[in-house]
Order: sequence, then structure tokens, then C-alpha cells
Amino acid sequence: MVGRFIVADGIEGAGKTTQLAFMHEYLEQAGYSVVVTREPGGTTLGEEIRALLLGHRHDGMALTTETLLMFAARAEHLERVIRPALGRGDWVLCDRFTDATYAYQGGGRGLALEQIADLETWVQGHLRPDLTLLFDLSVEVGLARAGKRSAADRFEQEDQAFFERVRATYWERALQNPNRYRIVNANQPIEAVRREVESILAAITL
Ligand code: Z5A
Repeated sequence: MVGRFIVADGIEGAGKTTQLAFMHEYLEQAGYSVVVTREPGGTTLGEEIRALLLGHRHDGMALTTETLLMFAARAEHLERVIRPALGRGDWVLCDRFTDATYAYQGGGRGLALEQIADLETWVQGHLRPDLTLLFDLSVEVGLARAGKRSAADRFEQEDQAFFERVRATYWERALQNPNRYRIVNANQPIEAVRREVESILAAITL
């Protein structure tokens, strides 16, 4: 069996984590062996890097440092989790991946996209997701959903303009790679989003 690498991405509060749980259930019921993971994180070292990236101990961290830490966590994740799972024929469902680096460090913070592309090639070689579900919704709704949770992390404290740039960058990438992306309207009730996601999964598991 050939494994597939599927990523859920989008702005803050888009409902990725909620929908990944449904995707996991759907694929397991269809008989696939599934690994669910996330970025930054997914390994012991990656989760420690995540704490450095999201916490406030290093507010004002240089953009280069932030980007390299994202890719350091990703290198570990690829080596220990993603490549071995795909090698076994498992399906990998990942909450965020390199599109988030383009969107947040590139679009949001202004790092040149070519520099991110260089790191992507170095760390990933030819590996890219087979499919990326972009959960799209207005920044206002996303921030309102996320705001109902715990205190803001280092990314969540950014302003609306930052998240508008992040969202625009996801859209640009999706439009440039239409074969790899499916845009999901995340501005609907959970059950309606779930139905859209299930129809995408049904089409690729035929
Ligand atoms: N980051 C980066 O900068 N560069 C990178 O390369 C990578 C990441 C990989 C952590 O990501 C941060 O890392 C992220 C970008 C940065 N920061 N930001 N912003 P994360 O994915 O762990 O954190 P997150 O985006 O903050 O996740 P999130 O807010 O938890 O979003 P979500 O997973 O998309 O949403 P959710 O947890 O499923 O739902 C949020 C709430 O909304 C929850 O109460 C749900 O019950 C509710 N919800 C969900 N769907 C709906 C619908 N349809 N209607 C109403 N309410 C809903």
C-alpha cells in the first residue's frame, strides 16, 4: 500500500484540529493506517522547539532564528515520523506544514519566499504533501474563535493586518498549485465543513 501525506492548514481558528479528528476517523473506518501529527512539533525535540517558538520567553526572536527553528523541528519530524510512516504505507495527517512557513514567516513577517524555498529544498528534498486542505475563513471569525481559548501565544498576539497577509499568502500558494490544494470553506458550522472534507476524502479513497 502506498502512503499519502495530507496536510491541514489555514489561519488561526480555522478548525484544522477539529476537522483532522474527523479525517482520522473517516480514514480509519475506510481501512487505512493513519498517523496524526502536527507542526511545529510531532517529536520530543520538535515539541520542545514548539514551546520555544510559541511561548513568550523569547519575544522578539529574530525572524531568521524563528524560521530556522521551524525547519529544525521539521527536519526531525520528517526523519522520525513522516518518512518512516509513509515508508510503511501509512497515511500521514499533519496539522500545518511548510505552507505555514510561507504564510507566516513569508507573508506575515516579510521573509523572502525564495529563502523559504531554499530551506524547503534542503530539508525536504523532493518531499511535498500529496494534498493540502486549506481551511479558509475571514480573519475576524478565525480570531474570534481562537480568542475564546487560553492566553495568546507569540503568533496569536499579532494584529489583524498580519493575519490578512497570512491568509493572502495561503491563497496565492493555493492558486499557484491547484492540483495539490483543496480550499475548504471553514466559515460554516462544523458539520457543514465536515461534509466538505468528507467529499474530498471520498474522492481520493475511491
Ligand atoms: N507556525 C508558523 O508560524 N510557521 C510554521 O511553519 C508553522 C507554524 C508550522 C501554532 O500552530 C502556530 O505556529 C501558528 C502558526 C505558527 N500560530 N498561529 N496563529 P497551531 O496550528 O498549533 O495553532 P493555531 O493555528 O493557533 O491552531 P488553532 O487556533 O487551534 O486553530 P485550528 O486548529 O485551526 O482550530 P480548532 O482548534 O479546530 O478550533 C478552534 C476553536 O474553534 C475551537 O473552540 C473549536 O471548537 C472552534 N471551531 C472549529 N471549527 C468551527 C466551526 N466550523 N464553527 C465554529 N467553531 C468552530
